[in-house]
This record gives sequence, C-alpha cells and structure tokens, in this order.
Amino acid sequence: MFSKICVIGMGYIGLPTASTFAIHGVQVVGVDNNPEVLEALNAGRVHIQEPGLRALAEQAFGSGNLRLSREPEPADAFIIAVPTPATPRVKGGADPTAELNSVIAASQAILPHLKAGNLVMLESTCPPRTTLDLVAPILERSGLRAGVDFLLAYSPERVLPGRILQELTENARVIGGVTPASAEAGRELYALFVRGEIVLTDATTAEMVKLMENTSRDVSIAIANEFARLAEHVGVDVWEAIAIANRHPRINILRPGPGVGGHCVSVDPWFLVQADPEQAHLIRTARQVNDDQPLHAVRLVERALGTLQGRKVAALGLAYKPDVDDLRESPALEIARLLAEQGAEVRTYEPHAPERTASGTRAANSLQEALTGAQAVVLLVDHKAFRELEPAQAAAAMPGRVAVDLRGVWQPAAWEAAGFTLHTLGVGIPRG
Ligand code: SAJ
Repeated sequence: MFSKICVIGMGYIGLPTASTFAIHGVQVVGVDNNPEVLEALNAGRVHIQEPGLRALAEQAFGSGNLRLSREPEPADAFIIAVPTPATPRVKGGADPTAELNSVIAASQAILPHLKAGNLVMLESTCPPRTTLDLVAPILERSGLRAGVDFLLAYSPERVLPGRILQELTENARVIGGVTPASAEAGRELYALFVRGEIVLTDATTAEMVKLMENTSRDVSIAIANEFARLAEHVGVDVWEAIAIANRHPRINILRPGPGVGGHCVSVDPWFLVQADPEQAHLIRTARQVNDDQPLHAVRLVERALGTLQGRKVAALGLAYKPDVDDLRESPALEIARLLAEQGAEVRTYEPHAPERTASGTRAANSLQEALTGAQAVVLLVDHKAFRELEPAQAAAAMPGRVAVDLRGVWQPAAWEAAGFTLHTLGVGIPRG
C-alpha cells in the first residue's frame, strides 16, 4: 500500500525517518523548503551530527530510494516532521506558546497533492487538538474528508538525541488516528521498520502522551534542582542524598544540573500550559525553576571566585547535554553569556562545535587553550572528555585553583589533591 511517501522536513527527525523508510524499500521524497539544507544533502553533507546518521543517509541515497525536493508531490503517504518551537520566554511576560507556522505551511503544501485513500501523519510535537483543529481543516479544503476520504493520524517522535537511529526502530510507537482506520493505516506504514510495540489510540490522546512524557521529565528535573538548592542551604551533599534516596524501591530522583535545555523538554511543557493556563500551575512552576537554574549556577561561580569582575573563566561545554553537538535552548550557553555580562572574561570550549560560543565570550579551539590563563574552570556540560579531565592538566595550564562542577561528576579528592578548591552544585558546606 505504501510504495511512495513524502517526508516533509529534513531535520533531526525527518532525515533519519526518510532514510530508514528508504533503506526498507520505500520510494521516499525528502522535502525541505530551506535550499541550504537541500544543497548540503545533495552535496553529500549531513547537516546534523547524530551517531550513524551519515552512514544511514549515504545508504539511503545510494539505494536510489531517497531523493530530495523543495515541494511535496503525489504519494501514498505524507509525513510532517517540521519544527514547532515555542515563542521566546520573556521574564515577567506572557507564557510561551507553540509556533505552528511550519505545520500550517507543510499542510498547505500537501493540499494540492492530496488524493482519496492517502495517509497523512503528523510527527511534530504540537499542543493537544492540533491534528483535529488545525491540520484536518487545512487538508479538508481539498474537498476530501479526514478519516473518511483520506486517513489522518498523529504519531509523536520520542527518540533521544544521541540514540536516534536505535530508538527510531526499537522504541514503542504511539499512533493516534482521527478514526480507527487512520490509526490502522499508520500502523501499517510504521510497521515497515518499527520493531517496538505499536500502540493505537486517537489523535488527541497521542498528542497528550508526547507532551506528558516530556513534561513529567521536566517536573522531575525541577524537583532535583530544587533539592540541590535546598541541600546547598542546609549543608548537605545532594548527590549523596539522592543516591541514598534512590535505593528506595519506588523512588527515582533525577540529576540536578545547570538547567534544562534542548528543543523538547524545555519547550513542550508550555504546550500543555497553553492548553489550559488556569490549571497548569505545577507545570509552569517547574519550568520557572528550571529556567532560573542558570542564574543560580552563575551565583555559585561568583561565590567560588569572590567576584566575577575581570575574572578569567574557562567554561567547558555549550551543548544542552553531554556528548551531543546540539546547542538549542542550552543552559550552558545562557550561563556563559551571563558570566560575561556580569564582568567575567569567559573562554568557552565546545568540543562538538568548537567554532560556536556564547554572546560576549570567546571560543577556544581546544581544552588546553580554554584552560590556559584561567582563574576558574567551570564544568557546564559533562562531555566524556571533560568527565575524564585530569586535574593535573588543569593545574598546569591555570594560574587559578578554583573549579566549579555544575554536573556532579568531578571527584573532590582528585581536584583537592591537585590544589584546587572544588565547588559542586548541590553540595552545601556541612554545619557543625
Ligand atoms: N537533564 C537534567 N537532569 C537529568 C536528565 C536531564 O538536568 O537527570 C537535562 C539535560 O542536561 C538536558 C535536558 O534535561 O539539558 C533534557 O535532556 P534529556 O536527556 O532529558 O532529554 P532530550 O531533550 O534529549 O530528549 C527528550 C526525551 N524525552 C524523555 O526522555 C521523556 C526523548 O525521548 C524525546 O524524544 C525528546 O525529548 C523529544 O524529542 O521530545
């Protein structure tokens, strides 16, 4: 039934999805309205860093089953995998809301090609009811009725950056149809490569599932961050306390850190707030706790150094989490920027994107260069190379002996043996 599909959006989800369908024998048209993305892919450059993606895309293009286009064309199924960012958060301003322009544009682009019997799948993360209230009415301008003449379903992507290819095929997949037949058609499509369980439901439930997953994670991280602040205040090591609490069979406290980044966990909860601002108190508060965490981290660095004015700081890592190159919504970027804004001379080093830096700071090309001349070294992202940093290497390059660990991974004994004072997020000074 599905011999040809169009995947709209060649980003973090669309490109791996299109490539995976292609290597499973489906004719795939990868659609993107950004000419630079198409140019890069046509020249054999994969614009996204994700383990295994380059090889997968090469295999897909090499098979002859994947080709690129600026516009959709007639096909058996259409998959929408375009970005749905939130409007920027303004302190004291209105809550962020979903920007659905790309979903609207993709639906409109499908419209002239839609035929009876087609399946349209929405994968982008969206506020509840988007499939029913936004996408269906646009596609119904064709004169065809959703769920009657063509099939329409929502299937959220749930893959973890860094493990996208593996999780794409192995994770359980939720498919929510505007009708049961739409969900069944979705199952038939994804069963071409998904090895995990495929769970069918209705479209709005599937939208809620996705938002509830990431919101639950955000709220869990917020409580961990709040525990860290309380531990600092009462003179406890939060890492030890969490390790002990997590021995309880029904407790699993997540890791505190410098804040929550990425384009999912820090964004999606706002789509639930948007759905019912009067009721979503806890979700909004958790977002605020996590959004305030970078400022808390800056205060920690300031306390460690006495003052930020004129201090030379090596800021290690800018990505939103370890071992990825993705800087979107990264709390590390925000911390580096705030340190500079508050008077520090900041040298950043992001091994997965060495050319990138935060506003007001300078980028180093190597770890060594970042450390050289620094009075303090601040661990923002626990990339493998930084977890393994030998305090002796830092001591040899740095005139200062202040280390700040915002991820709870550096061993105090090792840093102290090298002459450093190590300040760790969530570790209070025990009171007698
Ligand atoms: N973080 C902490 N403490 C923790 C775990 C994470 O501070 O204990 C921080 C990370 O440093 C990062 C942020 O949270 O800044 C988010 O990282 P993450 O690893 O929790 O999640 P993402 O954004 O990489 O991917 C999430 C995943 N969702 C869940 O685990 C519920 C993934 O499955 C989704 O597909 C993805 O969002 C998405 O695209 O929505």
